Amino acid sequence: MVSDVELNVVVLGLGYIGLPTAAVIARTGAKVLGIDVHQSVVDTINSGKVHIEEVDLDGLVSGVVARGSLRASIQIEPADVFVIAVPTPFSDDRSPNIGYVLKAATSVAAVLKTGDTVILESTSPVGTTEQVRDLLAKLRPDLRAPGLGDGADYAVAYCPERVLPGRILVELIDNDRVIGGITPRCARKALAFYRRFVRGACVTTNSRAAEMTKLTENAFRDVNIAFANELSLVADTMGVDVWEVIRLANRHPRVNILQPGPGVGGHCIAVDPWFLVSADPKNTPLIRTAREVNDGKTEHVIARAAALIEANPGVAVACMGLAFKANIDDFRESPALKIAAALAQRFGSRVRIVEPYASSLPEAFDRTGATLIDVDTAIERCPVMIVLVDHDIFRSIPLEERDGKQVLDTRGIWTDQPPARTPQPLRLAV
Ligand code: SAJ
Repeated sequence: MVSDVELNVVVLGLGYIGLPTAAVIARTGAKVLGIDVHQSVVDTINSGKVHIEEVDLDGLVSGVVARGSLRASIQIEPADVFVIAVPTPFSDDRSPNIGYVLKAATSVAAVLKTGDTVILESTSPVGTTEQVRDLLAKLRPDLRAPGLGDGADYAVAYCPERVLPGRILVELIDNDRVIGGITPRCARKALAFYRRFVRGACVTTNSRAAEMTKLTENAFRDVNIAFANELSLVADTMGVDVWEVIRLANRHPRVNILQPGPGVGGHCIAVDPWFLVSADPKNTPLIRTAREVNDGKTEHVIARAAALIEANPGVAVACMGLAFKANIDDFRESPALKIAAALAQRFGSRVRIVEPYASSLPEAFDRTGATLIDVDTAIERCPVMIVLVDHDIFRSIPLEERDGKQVLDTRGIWTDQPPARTPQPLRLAV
């Protein structure tokens, strides 16, 4: 990892990826300017604070801001390297929307100069980096764009982020990176940049292969989770414990089944596979079906939970967790939140939410009558418990504190739960 005080870097988009990336680059000694469209985000960062929760991010940001290596603005400035890390949501028809990427590229065009490197990190449909290059070429005809003729005055590359929320600062440095250049020369320029702060291997390719690699990684995980979710339904039908079956099957040297759950959440795995499906609907029945299986699991859990609540009239029900996965405060596209909100709509004030990572209930619970309670209150007052997130704090509740509860455990964290007494069945396998 090289340090160079001279390098000026602009990071566009200061979200879950952009801010940690900006802070890690700033730590190498580069001068980093983070750009965000929200003045409140800019003000928070300039005061040395963070607007998102991520392990160790607050200390890192306050340090690099205090040293003057990182500052934020809504206004772009010239730099040597531009990193675009803005969202790429999908539209209602599930086709990807690269509007934010093109907007960011438009602002880069205004300050672009000879020798600069423009890197796209946002998860993007195949061909987006070429579209960025085309846009820059159109807006800056005074500069030679890469891959469109002889020579080039600047470089354009794609390098997807691969970090796992909760481990972002570690994985930003340790994970291998795939760097796809518009031309091999572009890839080498981007490679020199990532070598400054990445300890993992940096592998170069072309931009289209790098774009498809990112989508492939998340689709792979989605398909594998769908397999586990489908198994959980079959096991339920068969009256078999799916967690035990998976544990046993995984003893085979070439079998490694993931964990079933209440569905797939977050802003990546539940979204990115659609980028492949919308690019080639005819050839993606498996990827599409996996998405449908995972979304269907959420509906299945809502139905099972509602049946359990109806079988226990009048009693308080604890929905354990709202986050899209364990030990984080991110509720985006969360199946847990969707399930808890659907139950709150239906069962009102009987529904209590336990979410140690929330200080108040999200909007979805407005006017439902549902309330936020802590773990101890749930154990004391809720005879029915629906486990939606495998937070460590839930996992650590010992059997004697759960004894006699009616439990629907969608995460398999309480597999030691004894069969409930009334009514039957007391513990559901899903
Ligand atoms: N999940 C299961 N069962 C499992 C594993 C996960 O139900 O066995 C669920 C989780 O509960 C969650 C969802 O899947 O709701 C997604 O969680 P995750 O931990 O699989 O992934 P993310 O969304 O936090 O991050 C993913 C990662 N991609 C891969 O592992 C291939 C990460 O490396 C990417 O950087 C990130 O997407 C991204 O930004 O694309």
